[in-house]
Amino acid sequence: MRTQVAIVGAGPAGMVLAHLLHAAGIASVVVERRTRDYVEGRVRAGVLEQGTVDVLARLGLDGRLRSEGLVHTGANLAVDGASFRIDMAALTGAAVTVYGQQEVMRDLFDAGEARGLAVVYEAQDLRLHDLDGAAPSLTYRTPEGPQHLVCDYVAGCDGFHGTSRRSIPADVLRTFERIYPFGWLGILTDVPPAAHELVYASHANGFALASMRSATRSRYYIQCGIDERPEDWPDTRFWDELCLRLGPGTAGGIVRGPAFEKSIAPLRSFVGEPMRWGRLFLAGDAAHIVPPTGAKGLNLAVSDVVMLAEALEAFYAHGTSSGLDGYSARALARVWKAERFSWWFTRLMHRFPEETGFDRRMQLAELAYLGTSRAAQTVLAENYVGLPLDPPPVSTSVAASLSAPSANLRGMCP
Ligand code: RFL
Ligand code: PHB
Repeated sequence: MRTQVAIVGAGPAGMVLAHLLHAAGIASVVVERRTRDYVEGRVRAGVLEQGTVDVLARLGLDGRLRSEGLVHTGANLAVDGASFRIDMAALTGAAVTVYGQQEVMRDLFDAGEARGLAVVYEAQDLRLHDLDGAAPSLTYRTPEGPQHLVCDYVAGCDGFHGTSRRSIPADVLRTFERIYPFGWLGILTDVPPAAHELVYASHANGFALASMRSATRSRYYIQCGIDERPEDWPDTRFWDELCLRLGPGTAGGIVRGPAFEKSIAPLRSFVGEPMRWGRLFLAGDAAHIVPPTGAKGLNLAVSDVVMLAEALEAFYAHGTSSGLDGYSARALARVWKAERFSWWFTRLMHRFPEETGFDRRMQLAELAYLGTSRAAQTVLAENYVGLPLDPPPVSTSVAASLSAPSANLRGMCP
């Protein structure tokens, strides 16, 4: 079998890329290890940046998103029980949309079937070949037998534990990593959310987050020990601790119900550089991981593949490879900013085992500053709603202001 772009992994990165390439008239085959039900069933992200919503709209995938997604113009921070609101829309002119990754995947798969996208499920023993040659290929096994797929380019969208990143030679790939000494215990429950908007809580006992999936489904998280297990947290213990950390204002709105999903996710920051080797291009979690505090993972996967699709389109339409050559640097520039934000927000909101009284005072002082400073809130808000794909360099405006000095500066000149 032959195609133009072989895509490894049918998560958000792989499926959005397949749709983008289809819209550009570029052929692709998506090769996924699991079944569609398994990929769609994974309970993960909940918050979409405006840019992600715009991409899904451009692809005609926003029907349910528009009717069922919850547009949030702000979010709340609670500090030892007392909360304040950050008005993202007033500060940035943008908002986020709460719409679960499970719904995004369902929309991507349904439209993929309707549009005839080629997706191979249950592909086992995937191997990548000749990535640094002119005709790379994939081999794998399906229930029908061994398969061989030859292509021009390979998009490695197979998540953190996938094969693609590991195919880059060790003397080429540089990795940067931070593992956090705690996890997030998350539950899903069919009760109305505690509040209209998300509440991120920093409490002496640890972090908590009140989120949601719909008007009747809530998603809650609490920081837990890295060695703890979901069984250590029967529902009553979880609800009591969640209410304590969120504080009386939010806890008053909590409706308790049975948790039908309860799992613990470790927290990690990770970047692999470069995101291209030969004819292999990494995108999404295959190249980088962020702790979920900033809600950036799925959004980064989408911005990566937008850049990759643009580069592939320029190559197939005009024969120019500068976009492909610049893909890694362009994507990493945005990735590192999201890494910084997610790391900063994680450090600010969680209790660390090794922290001192001084460290906690620093967190509380920064949170108090955030509660009262428009400048500090703007920094948080513009990162949370999503940075632009290619921000103009600040030096442009500095240079502009230097070449046209303000009245005050002119007045000071001799
Ligand atoms: P995925 O989703 O991991 O998909 C990779 C796919 O590749 C397949 N695969 C293979 N296929 C073939 N052959 C192989 N050898 C393969 N190896 C792997 C896998 O089966 C899988 O289907 O990566 P992708 O597409 O890059 O998407 C990344 C996002 O899923 C991830 O970043 C987000 O879920 C992270 N995340 C959040 N992101 C947000 O933007 N907003 C949020 O609010 C948010 N909350 C979260 C999160 C992640 C969480 N967990 C559990 C990690 C909350 C949590 C708790
Ligand atoms: C979620 O609803 O799953 C969610 C929301 C915000 C985050 C992380 C996860 O920062």
